[in-house]
Amino acid sequence: MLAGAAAVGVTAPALAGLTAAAAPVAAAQQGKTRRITMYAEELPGGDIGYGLTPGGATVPGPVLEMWEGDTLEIDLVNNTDKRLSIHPHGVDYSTDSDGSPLNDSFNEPGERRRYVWRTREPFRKDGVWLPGSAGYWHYHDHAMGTDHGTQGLIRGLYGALIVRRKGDVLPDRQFTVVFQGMTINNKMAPHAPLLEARLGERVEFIAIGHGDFFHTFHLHAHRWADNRTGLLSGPNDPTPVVDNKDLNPGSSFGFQVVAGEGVGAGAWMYHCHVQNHSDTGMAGVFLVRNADGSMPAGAQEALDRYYGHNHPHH
Ligand SMILES: [Cu+2]
Repeated sequence: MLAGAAAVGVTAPALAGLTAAAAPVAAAQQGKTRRITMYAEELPGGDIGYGLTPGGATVPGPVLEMWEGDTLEIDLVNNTDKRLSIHPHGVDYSTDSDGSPLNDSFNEPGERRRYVWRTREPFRKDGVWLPGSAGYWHYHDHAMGTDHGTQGLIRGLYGALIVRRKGDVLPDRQFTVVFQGMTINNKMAPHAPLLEARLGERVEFIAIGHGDFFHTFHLHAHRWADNRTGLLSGPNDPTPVVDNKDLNPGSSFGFQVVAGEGVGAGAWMYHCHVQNHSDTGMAGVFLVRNADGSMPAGAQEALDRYYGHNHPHH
């Protein structure tokens, strides 16, 4: 059974009402506006998470998705006794949606506050391409503990933000992996997230870095193109293909792989490749089940080894 490992997705609406003849700038202005409510809440064990329902907070928070050109209005409810905020990377916003104490943009304890994130499609103006908003981005607190949200980040107030471009391939399953301090999603081996998929499923990883350390994200037996989507555009696409990538504080990237393609089902590790980080617990398992959901040969034994022997500080 594929239990609980996938992040909560917010269904992204299709771009509708845009005509091919419309100027791209106008098209961006015609994007849809969607409103959601998020709740910041304390969790057992001292973590604090964002959620889409009261009592639904998780670490990391839900995957938020937008299409280029659309606007997302977030009503953030602070159900903790500390000031906090939500600050996005990669999108457009006004200073009052900055999520920073610098701009007096945060929620006092108990307060509800609206943050507005805008996106734009790429367009050509005077012969120059401007970047659109599409990318694997992220959001996080910027107000708890310090003016930079350092305490909020340590306690789990972070999540993935995906801005898709029209035509992007959509995944079957998503996983957010956050290297925060010396943890993965505020957990260490053998409690790091077990990421489960079935052979042949299109799996999307969103990797995010936070904290004070240099990290590198490595996934066993799978590789991706080092570009916006992780996919090659064709046989002559010169984009380097990698299976390991720097994941430093504040950075993020994402990619899609077909689970087990070319290598088969099995228990495949993902981990930080800084050796003393993986040795001390920054390692987890990407479990690729057989297509029918059953466990592949050897996978249970591998999990037993992970749970039994991979945690020097147990
Ligand atoms: Cu590391």
